[in-house]
Amino acid sequence: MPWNDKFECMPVEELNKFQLKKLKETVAWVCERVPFYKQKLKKLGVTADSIKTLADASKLPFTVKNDLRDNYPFGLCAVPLKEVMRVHASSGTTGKPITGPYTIEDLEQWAECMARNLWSAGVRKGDIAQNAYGYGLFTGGLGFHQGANLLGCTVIPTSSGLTERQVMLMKDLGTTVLFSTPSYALTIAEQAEAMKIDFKKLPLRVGVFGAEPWTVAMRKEIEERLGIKAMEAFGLTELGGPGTAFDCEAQDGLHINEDHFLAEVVDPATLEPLPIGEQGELVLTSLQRRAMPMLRYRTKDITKLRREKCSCGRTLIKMNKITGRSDDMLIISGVNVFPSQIESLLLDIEEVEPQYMLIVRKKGYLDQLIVKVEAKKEAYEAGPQKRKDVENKIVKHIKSIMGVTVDVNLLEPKLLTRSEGKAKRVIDERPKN
Ligand code: DLL
Repeated sequence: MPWNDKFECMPVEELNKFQLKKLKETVAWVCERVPFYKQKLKKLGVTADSIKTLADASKLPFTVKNDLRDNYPFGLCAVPLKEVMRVHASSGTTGKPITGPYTIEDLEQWAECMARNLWSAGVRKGDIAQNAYGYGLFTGGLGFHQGANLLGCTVIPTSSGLTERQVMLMKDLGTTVLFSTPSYALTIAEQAEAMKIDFKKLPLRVGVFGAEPWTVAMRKEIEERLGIKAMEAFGLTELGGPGTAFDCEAQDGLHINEDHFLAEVVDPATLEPLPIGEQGELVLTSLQRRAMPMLRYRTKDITKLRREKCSCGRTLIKMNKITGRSDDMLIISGVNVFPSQIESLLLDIEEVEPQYMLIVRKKGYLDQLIVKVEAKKEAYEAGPQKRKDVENKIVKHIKSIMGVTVDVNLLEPKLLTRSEGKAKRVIDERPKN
């Protein structure tokens, strides 16, 4: 039984009716209160009344990250600041951060969405939840914290980092649930191995991971190394943080909290809406947020939607695991390459660790992709010939599946910097023009 079966298992027709009502309210709300949207809607000749069906959402303007930057800090805020109870922020690689303000109702809704996520992962009252997402402006820390509190868990707010202490606390306090990025979960696993602590003997049972792309192969690796069930959370600061979508016991796609978010997938080149089942860019409209509602926010995340009966009983639409962001996509000699594809192929190779880095360079006119990956200790210590063989095996495997030729550099174990939050997997050294 889900946390909120009324909304999580609502017949689709009823759910769509609810969404339509909330969509119209949101359009009216921003049209009245946010000059940015008022002007855009006026230009397009759209009002709340012109939204007659959910498909009419395609008449609404898109919102992109730069709109949030241009209106930094509170230009898109729909309520007076005295009604804003909290502000989170996310910094990009360049320029000003974007802000995420919340009213008290927004905070309550967020906790509800997170409670659904955690409940679905099997977290319950009485669990001891170690929260290794960063606390502070990042939405991961407090987002998970509030959701876990709503369920009645004991929360240990370790935040990210100080990995040795994480492992010690995990053991001493009897942590049963871990929240972190998937890459940090692996860092924790390695630390425990170094401290000769066997995870399988600890009460740790479940992890809820997200905030960065990770493959199914990586999920398996984490499940094996930590001896837990690895569940997922998806969300973004612009839409209020984690809690947008989550997976269920089927571990086959993420249910979107559709009473809070209207999801579309569009062709990233033409911006035309795509039919359900086709892969493209995820676009989200918030349906109940008050402080900073978003109309058709272009997430840049690549996925496809699936409306199907799920064994868990939820009727909420599913999205596939994110394969990457459209701005992460590398074009190597004309072939589109997502770092996640390389990750999953590397994890097919038994002699390597799930620790890698991709470097893109120009070699003359051609793009060169260098895959740096750590060897397992035994493979590395087996000598230069073995290392060469492993490198060749990886080159061949990637070539045969993806059709690209990469250069592989097998590294000594523990050479790459470990992630404490979102892992940085790609360094693009090509000149920017
Ligand atoms: O990462 C919110 C979050 C915190 C989600 C904790 C899950 C757990 P931002 O820092 O604004 O917010 O980054 C949002 O991260 O557009 C995706 O590209 C990526 N992302 C988030 N969750 C996943 C996931 C938080 N489960 C951006 N799989 C999003 C793949 C994810 N990518």
